[in-house]
Amino acid sequence: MLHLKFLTLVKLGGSVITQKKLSPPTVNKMALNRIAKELRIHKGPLIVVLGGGAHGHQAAHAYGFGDASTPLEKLLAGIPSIRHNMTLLSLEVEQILNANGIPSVAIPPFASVRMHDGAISNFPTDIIKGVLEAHCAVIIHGDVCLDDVQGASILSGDTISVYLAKALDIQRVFVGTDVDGILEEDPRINPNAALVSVIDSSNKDSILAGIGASSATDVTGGMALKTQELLELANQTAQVAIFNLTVSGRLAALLEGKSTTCTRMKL
Ligand code: IP8
Repeated sequence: MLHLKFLTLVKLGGSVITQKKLSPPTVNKMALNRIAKELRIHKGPLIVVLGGGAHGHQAAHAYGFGDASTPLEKLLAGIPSIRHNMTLLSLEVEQILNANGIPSVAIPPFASVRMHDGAISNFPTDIIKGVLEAHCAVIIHGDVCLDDVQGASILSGDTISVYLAKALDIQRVFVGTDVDGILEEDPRINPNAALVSVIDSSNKDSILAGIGASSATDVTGGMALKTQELLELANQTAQVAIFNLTVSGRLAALLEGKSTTCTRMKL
């Protein structure tokens, strides 16, 4: 039987695990090897969710995902290259985790998730539970999925994280990005913007208003949407933290239950 109490989900931001500006997409193996060593600290069941990074966002952008005026045929034409790139990314991560002593299996959302107008309409989780029960970590990733309204739509890693956290009642959700957490202002406008260490009901609205949309090639809505989705989780029992995955030791500290620089969400 799976002991859900110890189930932990870690999202690996695409800008950390891929070279977001390089084309063709390239995995950041150095970062991934270091992250794998930090993940090894966690001894219980583990779900690792990959963001799209260069592998997902370049192709999704090229085929007009995220732009409501893109014709259905163009979206459909993008399916093979997004799928192919995300599969390459997930296999490289799978190889690195296994090589670092974390038995892991990559599961592609495309094969089982259905979307309805950009939202999940069906996401079976039996296979995920089964893999965890087989004592393997699950690697799952942002993906393109079939959509009965739009033909195809992008399922982001953050949406997957929130969905699985609710469906599997996951108690610890740690979201790794390339910034220290949620900042009071857009850091591209104010490089000295202060870190918000806790978001709760008293500052939630003003924080959300201060977060600008991501300027990078990101078809899934940038930081504001990601934060909003994660806040939905925080009024359940889950521990939710957004942290800087580019700084070594912070993931390890969160996994060990130690304090570290990050934004925690408590509603
Ligand atoms: O980077 C996006 O996932 P995210 C996945 O978590 C694709 O938003 C395929 C662009």
